[in-house]
Amino acid sequence: MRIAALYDIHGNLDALEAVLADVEAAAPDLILLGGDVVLGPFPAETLDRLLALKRPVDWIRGNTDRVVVAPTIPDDDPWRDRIGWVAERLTPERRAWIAGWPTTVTHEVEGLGPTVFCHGTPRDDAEIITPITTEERLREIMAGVEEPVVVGGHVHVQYDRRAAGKRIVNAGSVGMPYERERGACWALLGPGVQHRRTRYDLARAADRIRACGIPRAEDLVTTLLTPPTPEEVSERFERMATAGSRS
Ligand SMILES: [Mn+2]
Repeated sequence: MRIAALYDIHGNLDALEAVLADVEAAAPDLILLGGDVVLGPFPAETLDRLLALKRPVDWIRGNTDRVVVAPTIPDDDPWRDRIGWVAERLTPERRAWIAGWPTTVTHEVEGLGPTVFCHGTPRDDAEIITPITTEERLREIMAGVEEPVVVGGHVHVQYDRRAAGKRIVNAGSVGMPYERERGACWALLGPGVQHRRTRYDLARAADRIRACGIPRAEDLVTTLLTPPTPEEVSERFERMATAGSRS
């Protein structure tokens, strides 16, 4: 089958709407939502839009989806105010549903073969793989993974690596990419790996984020309009990962 992989939407409804138009043109067999769907400016509206999709959809739970629906928010979470704001916008039914999303799914992808989809890594939704993760660390992460192809997100940087005996693909982020070129990033899988970037009206998206009420909206807008480079992010994430933290 051919799969459109949409990761890290982060409640950015304008980005999602634009991507879904491109996805429809690509006519995949399945839309795979790779986690970190709701933590952002339009959580309820994002779910409404995704639940209205006519194509088959798979949902994977990301680390921030998990945190938003957890019974309590850790005091030291730097996103505590935003997590609480998002949680208030989800019904109890939706919170229970999100809590039950799987952390991995496997599909046979045309031209790629058995492909496991995860958020961070197959064993941990917050574990980090970047374009510069070492072969040694990748071998440990991939030990026990049977599928030859691994697709993830979480770091908001698109890449397509061959390492540790695997093809390791990051779909990038729909809602908050850390890339040089602006747009909404996703991936079309089958027969190969196509990284895609969909243009949309960022100024309009920024205005709507400022008006939606999410705490510290201006910080989000700044990151959306002037993101760090993929190199900066990769180096920062690798320092965190090798220091023992997986978030
Ligand atoms: Mn994440």
